Amino acid sequence: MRALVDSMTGDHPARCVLVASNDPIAAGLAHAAARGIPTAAVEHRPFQGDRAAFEAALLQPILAAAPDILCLAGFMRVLTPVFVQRFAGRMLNIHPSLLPRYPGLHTHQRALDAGDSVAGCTVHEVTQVLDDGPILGQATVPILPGDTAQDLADRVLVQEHRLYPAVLRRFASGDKTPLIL
Ligand code: NHR
Repeated sequence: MRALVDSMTGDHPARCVLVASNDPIAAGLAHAAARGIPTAAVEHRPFQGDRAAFEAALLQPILAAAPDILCLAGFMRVLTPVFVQRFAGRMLNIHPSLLPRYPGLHTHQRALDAGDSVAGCTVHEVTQVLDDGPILGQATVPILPGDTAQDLADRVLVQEHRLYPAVLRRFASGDKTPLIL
């Protein structure tokens, strides 16, 4: 999130109009606020599994900010078809695997368990099917002997911070062709 926010300066075609989180103490909220970017925190817990009600609450600050593009970054709540449809074709996510390998959770451990020699991250359009939308960019890293899931997560995160801003810049200028780093 921070890498995205900090990339949107100068000749970048986009500006950040809102940083929203379901975690009121997320560091990204303070980072954005310190830069004068509007923020919103909408906790999911009070909604007790009522995803539609949570999303209705989340939608209010988003509609007020009227973004053209939504970027999920570490957002861990599965979004309902109603929410996804509203932002169809303009909602991005970064996922810590080389999709279509390892949609869902625990991607690094799964790559290690499979004996893979490369791992990476993927920016994709968000559709109703989890971690499944059109791929907009990928970056790879080697898996080294003795790597733990945390080692791999750290190595992939460095690439996430390169890839996502690069893909957003292209996407915001209308280019949806995949970027391979
Ligand atoms: N929503 C839709 N409709 N489609 C996608 O592709 C989505 C999405 C919401 C989030 C991010 C994704 C990731 O990058 C993402 C993609 C959380 C879960 C999950 O199972 C799955 C995928 C992703 C994020 N969440 C659990 C839930 O019940 C909670 C898990 C937890 O809190 O640890 O929502 O990996």
